Amino acid sequence: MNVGRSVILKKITALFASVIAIGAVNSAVCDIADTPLIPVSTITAEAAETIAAPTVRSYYKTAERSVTINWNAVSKVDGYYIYRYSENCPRWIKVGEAKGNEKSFESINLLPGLKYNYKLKSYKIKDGKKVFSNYSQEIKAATIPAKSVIVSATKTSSKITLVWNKNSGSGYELFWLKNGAWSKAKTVTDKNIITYTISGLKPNTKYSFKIRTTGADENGKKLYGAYSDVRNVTTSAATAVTDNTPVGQHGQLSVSGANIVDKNGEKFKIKGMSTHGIMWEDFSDILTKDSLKVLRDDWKCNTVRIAMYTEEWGGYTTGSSYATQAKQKVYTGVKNATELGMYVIIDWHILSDGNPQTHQAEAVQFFTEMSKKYKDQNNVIYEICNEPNSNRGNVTWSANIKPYAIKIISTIRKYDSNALIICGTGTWSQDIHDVLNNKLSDKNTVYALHFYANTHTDWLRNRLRDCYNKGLPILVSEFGTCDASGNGGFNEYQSKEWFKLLDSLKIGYINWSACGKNETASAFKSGTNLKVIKSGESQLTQSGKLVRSWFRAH
Ligand code: IDC
Repeated sequence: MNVGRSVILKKITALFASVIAIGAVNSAVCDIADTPLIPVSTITAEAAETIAAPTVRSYYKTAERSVTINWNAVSKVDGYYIYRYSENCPRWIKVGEAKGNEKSFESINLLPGLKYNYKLKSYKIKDGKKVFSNYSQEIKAATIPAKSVIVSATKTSSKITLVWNKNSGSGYELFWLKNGAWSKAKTVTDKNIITYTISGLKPNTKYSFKIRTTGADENGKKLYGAYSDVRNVTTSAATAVTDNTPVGQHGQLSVSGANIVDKNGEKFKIKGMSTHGIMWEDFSDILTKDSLKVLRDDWKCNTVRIAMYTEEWGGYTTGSSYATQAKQKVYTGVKNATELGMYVIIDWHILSDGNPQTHQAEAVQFFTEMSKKYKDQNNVIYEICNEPNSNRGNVTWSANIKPYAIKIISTIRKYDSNALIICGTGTWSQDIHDVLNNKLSDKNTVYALHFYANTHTDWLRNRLRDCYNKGLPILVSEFGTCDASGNGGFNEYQSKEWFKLLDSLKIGYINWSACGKNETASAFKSGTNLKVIKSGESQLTQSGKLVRSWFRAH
């Protein structure tokens, strides 16, 4: 008997040693056990069947660091041994005892958010020895997860990234205050994921968050840790996106006194290139985005003018298919210019028709469509009659041009209340002085003066200076560096005289023309692929070089 006992004791000691050894190796998980670690295998189950096993009740009480189990008492037993198997110490160990009349056991010193299973045996003392029942069934319990902590919150004007502490459990639930009530913003089902970014937020706005850890026992019963403290985060102020394009910087243009001004009321000088007639040859090709970008970035143009002839061959009024085609080209040009942040002039390019009233009905219909389409854009400018002239019968400001302008401007203003409008003047847009005492009432209309440097010299510059000084808002919506015919007589000196005067008055100017037609006014050498013009001078005529270099420098 004594011998036997000492053998058993030795066995127990050896087993203890191995348990302790395991505990040492695995101390992070198994050291937390409460009452002495008694390996289950050392407990004799002698005559187990003679004693009824207790029945564990499915209800258990749980807290962050304890689980209380309950059972139905077995009559006339002397006590119970309680065993535990846990997520972080995965083997059955005895964790406590209860007396025969007890029906519950509180397992303490647990860790939050872990699964703990229990079972127990009852025993009777017979002849000074404990005789055990079989094991009860298991109860699968879990502790409540720990309270969450929001560790950090970083923000931009539209996003907030939260980081929280990692807890034991099954995952996390993030809540935010929306319209005064807490609602779930995110369920995270992996306990290792401890960050979440909420995007699409408003700038400079306060948001409130709290988070809790979720847990579960092996039956899937959900447990929730305490909410973190509420974290308030205010998104950053909206960062202004810097739009360095001409339109981005200057916005809606308008007229102030004798000048065109930008959205800030600063005098604004329009600098641009005009297409040649868009219905001819490849002249509309310059309206590709690639080429307009070169005009914007390499030439420093802020504006492109789309010249749509009205009566010349293939012009807008010469057949409905021409009109349809011309409009398509206008749409493309406006779209590309808009995407590049450039101003764009839609030019009703009368010339041989002389009197703008000749095609007034078509003009009304055309500008109705254009102003309806572009009413919400701040970069579209309407030029309502390129060059009225008396080619085909006397045309005057008061009798013809002004009445036409009143009609067309009221047409545009039905839809577009503030677009800049350019109105041509008599004698191929030279007679701006006729307007002086007989202006249009529209406050955002400027008057066109056109010059061709080798034809129009001091006398027209003097007229311009005089009208400007009298407060007339003027735009040179077309000029050439040569003869008025467009061919011959390239004149750098007179061109520069004009440029200097216009720059001194902050009056804008637009060059005729961005094409490769074999004529002096053309900026590109014939044969140039207008769809993809190159930066630099290699493709330029003498006129193109002069205009580009002046635009770049002024
Ligand atoms: C010219 C073109 C030329 C074309 C002619 C007639 O350069 O190729 O054959 O028109 O359609 C203007 C007009 C403008 C003229 C230009 C040069 O607005 O259409 O273009 N010019 O003559 N006014 C003064 C000169």
